Amino acid sequence: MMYSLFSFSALAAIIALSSCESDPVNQVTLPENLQISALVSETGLAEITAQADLTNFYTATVWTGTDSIQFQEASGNFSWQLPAPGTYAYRVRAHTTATDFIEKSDSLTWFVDTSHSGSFPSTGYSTPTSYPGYTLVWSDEFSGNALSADWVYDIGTGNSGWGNNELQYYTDQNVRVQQGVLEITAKKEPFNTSQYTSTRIKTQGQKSWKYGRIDIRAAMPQGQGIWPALWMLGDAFSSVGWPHCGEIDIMEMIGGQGNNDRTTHGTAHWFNNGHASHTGSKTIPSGTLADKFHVYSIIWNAQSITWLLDDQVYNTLSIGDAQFSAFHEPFFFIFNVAVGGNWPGSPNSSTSFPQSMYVDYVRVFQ
Ligand SMILES: [Ca+2]
Repeated sequence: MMYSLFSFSALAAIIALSSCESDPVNQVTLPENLQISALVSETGLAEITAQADLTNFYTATVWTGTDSIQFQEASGNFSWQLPAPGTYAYRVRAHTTATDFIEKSDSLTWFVDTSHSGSFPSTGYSTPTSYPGYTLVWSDEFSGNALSADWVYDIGTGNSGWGNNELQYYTDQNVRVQQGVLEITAKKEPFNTSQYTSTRIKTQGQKSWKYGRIDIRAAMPQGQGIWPALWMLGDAFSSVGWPHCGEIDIMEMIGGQGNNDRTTHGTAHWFNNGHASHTGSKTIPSGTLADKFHVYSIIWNAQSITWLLDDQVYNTLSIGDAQFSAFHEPFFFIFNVAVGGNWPGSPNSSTSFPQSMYVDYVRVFQ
């Protein structure tokens, strides 16, 4: 809306005129030239800026559905943490007095990126939801906004850093499910006696499988001392312990420069008069395993375990011999991002935090 703007002389004339009236006329001087703008950060902090001439103070109103919240500031700068992503109508008034103002309205939007082009890769290899001769018996596509009841947590520092002198404290906080992916984030932050936090989830006691094709589409974190893993332990872990229970590491990466950030390791551990293991590794030609999604797979049957990266076989272990009895029992999943430990060594000044592993899906076909 527009108000007449009085020049000084016109105003003086009116004042002079009004002085002749018997009823005093309140002369209103209104602000001029109101400009408003708004910015919303990725985290939903809204900052509204208003500027006008001849203004004593500003008020702003932001509508949240049928409710609204009001602010008053002398400066014309308002900030407010939005309660949720979405578009909000707002109005700013520039005042000379509480009842004398000009106003403008607009809307602001807290935009959540759903294009997979934000903090995790938008591209990469993918695999089908069916294979000839197989049935999809279980999957987690991470399409909701929380972990399903199929997953439970390992919390704390474990025994001797989960047997590897790992440095992180596992919490149930360094994990989220959004935009179709599971995200596990290693952070550099003191917690109890640890200098790092992360999350380790598992299907132990919830879901386990014997044999099958398993596909896990994931994008890795990177850097010295970062140790993401997508792996399995035999259900017998709780009764016979490790390595008697058997372990199948579908993907492990020991982060760091050179080939480390672009190499996946596929390993089996078992008991054969002590700890026995077999590892194969695959290095992509360039870049890192953080640049794109890749699909880390095993094909596991009564005869063998075969490891694949993006459908390319790079490792096979025959498991027909009696020493491999553990691999003919059900296994559960463990997904985690460790920090430090015997294999990768500690992070150093080249390691940036936080570091996240993203899992788009895990599928079990039998
Ligand atoms: Ca997904």
